[in-house]
Amino acid sequence: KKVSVIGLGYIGLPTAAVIASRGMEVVGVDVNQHAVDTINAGDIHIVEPDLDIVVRGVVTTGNLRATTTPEKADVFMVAVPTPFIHSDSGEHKADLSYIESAANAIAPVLEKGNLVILESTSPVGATEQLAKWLSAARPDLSFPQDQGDAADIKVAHCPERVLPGYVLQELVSNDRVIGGMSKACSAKAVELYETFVRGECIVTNARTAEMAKLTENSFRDVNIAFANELSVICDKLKINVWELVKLANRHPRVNILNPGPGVGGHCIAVDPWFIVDSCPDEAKIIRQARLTNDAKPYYVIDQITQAADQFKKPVIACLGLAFKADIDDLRESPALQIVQELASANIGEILAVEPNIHALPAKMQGTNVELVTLDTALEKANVIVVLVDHKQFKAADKAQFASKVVIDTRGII
Ligand code: SAJ
Repeated sequence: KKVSVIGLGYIGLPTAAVIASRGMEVVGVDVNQHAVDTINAGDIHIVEPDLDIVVRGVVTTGNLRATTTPEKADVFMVAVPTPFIHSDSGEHKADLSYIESAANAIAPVLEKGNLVILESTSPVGATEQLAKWLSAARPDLSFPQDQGDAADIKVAHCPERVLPGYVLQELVSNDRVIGGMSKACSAKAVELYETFVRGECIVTNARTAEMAKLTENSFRDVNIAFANELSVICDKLKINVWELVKLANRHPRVNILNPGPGVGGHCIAVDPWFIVDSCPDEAKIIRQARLTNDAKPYYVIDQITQAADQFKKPVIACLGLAFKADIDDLRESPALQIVQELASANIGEILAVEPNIHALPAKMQGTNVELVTLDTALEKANVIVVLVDHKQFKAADKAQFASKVVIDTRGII
């Protein structure tokens, strides 16, 4: 079997590498020439523990190669981004243009008997839309929306559910939801996933699979919003929210998540909007959770500003820039957002500590933010803000914080 993975990013590349490591022939397709060249040289262009070792191995054996032009295969797995577009009226619409481009790229090489899988997290109906784009480009082939089980091309949605930082383990161990556009589509997709997934492959239809993925991330967003709301309430009532959560979680049926400086990453802060966009009048809690979590960085900025006001020469140390602990990923990071806003507000000297990067992102160079070590930050700053619970910060001697004004958004002090 030959598998083609379209999109070699945070999901596509590990998926391609894992399938290739099972001995299958895998061709990865990406529009980014740099990514293609890097992979073909046995290297990786993204950060994920151990992924470099796996990719080097399968490129060396010839099981994985990358290209910018799609070629014939038995299975096509689409793992391209599905961001949202902000409309002027404040709505968030899913941007399916990457899926449309992928459909147009693979359509010319599709053959009877092929399976097309959409892995990208998508709003309900996107898989049907993908099949429509394919069908429009290839009127000579039949698709499940018209021919059901008898269709020439099988189409399914199998959303990825891996946690950044644990992708290689979770790709194999997580259960998979397999949503075929017909029973035959699901069966064919299960056959593929069973070659590399140790978890269970659970069959449903495409729409339910789409909604399942959005529901998982919305569940988490709503529960983090609950924790973030509690943290603001506790500040007002002069209660330590961390102690409160610990106590409440002693109840056998209560499990509150951790408050933080906001919700980052490319999934939890995005996917709930797809549900809101589909059902704006019904998705009330889901919308409010997004708004609550998006407001949290501004609350933290207010706290920092008030703390800085106590000093003639405020020196503010911000611990962490990544979107969560022990990764180097700064995309959609509330910590980064907070530091950027502080820089433009010009409220003092800002020291950023991020042990997982070597240089500040380009847009922060030339600002009043300086990247320093934890020791330098603790020595120089009068205000310390914990934005990420990196292991280096948790391990620090807490006595060093004693003489400072500390704003601890992660509860590690
Ligand atoms: N966060 C909190 N408090 C918590 C937990 C998380 O503030 O108690 C924050 C984190 O700091 C971070 C954000 O939420 O900024 C998201 O982090 P995360 O670790 O919860 O999730 P992601 O975005 O790294 O990955 C999620 C996962 N989804 C679920 O756990 C339901 C992952 O399994 C998905 O595959 C991934 O989204 C995705 O690709 O959709």
